[in-house]
Amino acid sequence: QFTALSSLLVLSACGGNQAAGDEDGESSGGAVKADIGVISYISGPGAAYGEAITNGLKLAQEEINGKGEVEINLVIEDSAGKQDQALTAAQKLMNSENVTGIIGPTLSTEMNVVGPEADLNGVPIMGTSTTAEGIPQIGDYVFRNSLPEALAIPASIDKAIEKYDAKKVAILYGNDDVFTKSGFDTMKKAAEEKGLEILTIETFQKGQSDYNAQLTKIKGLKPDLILASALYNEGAVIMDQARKMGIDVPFVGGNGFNSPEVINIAGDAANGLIVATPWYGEKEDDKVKEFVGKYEEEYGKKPDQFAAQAYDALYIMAEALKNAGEADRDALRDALAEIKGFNGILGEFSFDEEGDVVMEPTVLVIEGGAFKEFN
Ligand code: PYR
Repeated sequence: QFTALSSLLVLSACGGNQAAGDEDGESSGGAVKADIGVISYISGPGAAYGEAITNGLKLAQEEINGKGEVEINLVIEDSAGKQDQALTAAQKLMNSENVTGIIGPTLSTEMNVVGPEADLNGVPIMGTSTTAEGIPQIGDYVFRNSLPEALAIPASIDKAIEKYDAKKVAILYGNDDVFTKSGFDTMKKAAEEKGLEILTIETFQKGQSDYNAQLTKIKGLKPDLILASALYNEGAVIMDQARKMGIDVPFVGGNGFNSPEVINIAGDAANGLIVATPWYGEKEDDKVKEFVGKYEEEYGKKPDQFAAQAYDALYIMAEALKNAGEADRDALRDALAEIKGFNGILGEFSFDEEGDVVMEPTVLVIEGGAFKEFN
């Protein structure tokens, strides 16, 4: 059934392209045509983020173009998770007249340099996985549909306190990345507000392979919980080494940990990781089930939350383009700002007055090698 459906969508999408034959932005039979630039972490140690994101975008593109109201061409650039490469990609996209808006970049660290440029140039930009504090506040053209750490981490910590009666925590974070630093600030603030005793604060850097010093100290202090702000590579290695040293307490992580790569890398050592996300693939919801089925059929694996957030992001862009009625950067910005009560696979979504997210997180825990709802 899915095969028949997606063939039909591909056919009608192709038909639309052929029939169009006009300039970008002009309507063909009522469809608003636009190039949407994408800056994604496609190569390097965090490439699983970019793979999921571009997969989600392509699936949404196929469906959106098949409906005939909006015709989106994705122009995808690799940032390799690096600020300079993300900026070069953004400049290339912004210099293309046909690019009406940009999705990405993947990391808050990248958005921190790309966002101000996009804002200055009047190009609407939407992060789908940028969760650090202050991203939409960069400017009027900067949006995100990713759940900020400020909403996710307190929800995870609350559940962990409730479940494990946690009182003492150790914090471990990467001090060379905007997202991991911001996640740390949020963790520290939340721990203090909830009356947790912070036994120690340890740091690490990107690409670090040995966490023995930090973990030995943490083990000696006997925390009830470890709060870790890390991207998936470092995060998975930290959990693996912690379990090997006999540290068996739960971890609370931020969005960087929200990838099945943590389980692929750390195996059983990932059990006991608590994260909050707006995405839960096992949800009893028709839209979610349809998306999961199509994604699995197309890519041979289950979608993660990076794929899901990207999928909804392109639908939000499409909705804004349709409401704008033309492929114009200012009109798209204004239409994005007006998005309220959008119903996607992540549930109901609205931007607040700063272009930030209004959304409810679900808290998950890795158990038996899989993300499960943490009740
Ligand atoms: C960030 O860089 O914001 C992530 O959540 C990965």
